Amino acid sequence: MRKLIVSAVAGIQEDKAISLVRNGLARGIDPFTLLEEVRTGVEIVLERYNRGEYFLADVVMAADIYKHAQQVVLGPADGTGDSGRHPQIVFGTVERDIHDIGKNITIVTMRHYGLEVLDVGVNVSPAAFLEKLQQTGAPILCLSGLISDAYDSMKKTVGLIKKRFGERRPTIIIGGLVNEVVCSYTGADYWVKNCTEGAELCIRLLKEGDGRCASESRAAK
Ligand code: B12
Repeated sequence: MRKLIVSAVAGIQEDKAISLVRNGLARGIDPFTLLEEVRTGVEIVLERYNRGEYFLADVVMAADIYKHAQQVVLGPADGTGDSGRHPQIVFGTVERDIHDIGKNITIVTMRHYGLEVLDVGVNVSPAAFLEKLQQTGAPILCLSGLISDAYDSMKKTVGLIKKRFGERRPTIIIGGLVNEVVCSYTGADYWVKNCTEGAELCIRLLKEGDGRCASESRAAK
């Protein structure tokens, strides 16, 4: 059943994938396990795109299948995620960048691990991130970015947060198309390679204290 979900998503067969997910739910398979199968399918689509076997439209369609499966498994999305509770994490894609497939997958993963995440969307300005952090008091800020322009936006956001919060600032984690060099350029605390690593890092930081850590840049591992 699970391999069937992966191959239906990899083959961009939305109806088949969704009906397999529904079937899995009816059989009592853990909802997150089903979503992870869909995610594996999305990753295969991305690999095929990178090898020139698929078009960009296929990647976008695979992401839609993930979104659809997410709705089937978790119920309708709660808009911005602003449920009035106190989020532990403020999460958005930085200014000038509209890529959100990875952000959305990571947020689903984090929520599965029990983390409270406020999704602030895409193309989010440094001032908007600051405002959300001031409103919520969240101890962790997660920034996603996939284009070169995003690195300057991340740097500006990190600079503003450091300036306004000083020593009591939230921990800043970046992800997307990033690496050690980008992390040190932006001044973020951590960079991660994937959603699971990101969720595990947040859990560790929150366990260690208030989510705040030393300000030097470093990879999660
Ligand atoms: C899909 C896609 C699009 C879609 C985006 C749809 C959407 N809703 O997101 C569309 C077609 C809209 C698009 C537009 C553009 N794109 Co585009 N796009 C891609 C593509 C093919 C896949 C990205 C993706 O979704 N990957 C799948 C997800 C699951 O992976 P991910 O984002 O890395 O996320 C994972 C982890 O990184 C992690 N994660 C992500 N963020 C974060 C953050 C934190 C804090 C944590 C913990 C974890 C985490 O979680 C995920 C799961 O593990 C990439 C190429 C590629 N092969 O990656 C190009 C790519 C990113 N795009 C690119 C470009 C240039 C553009 C455009 C500028 C094109 C244009 N000329 O218009 C525009 C950008 C517009 C803008 N202002 O943002 C370039 C960027 C190059 C660069 N260095 O600048 C790339 C690399 C393609 C290329 N090789 O040229 N794009």
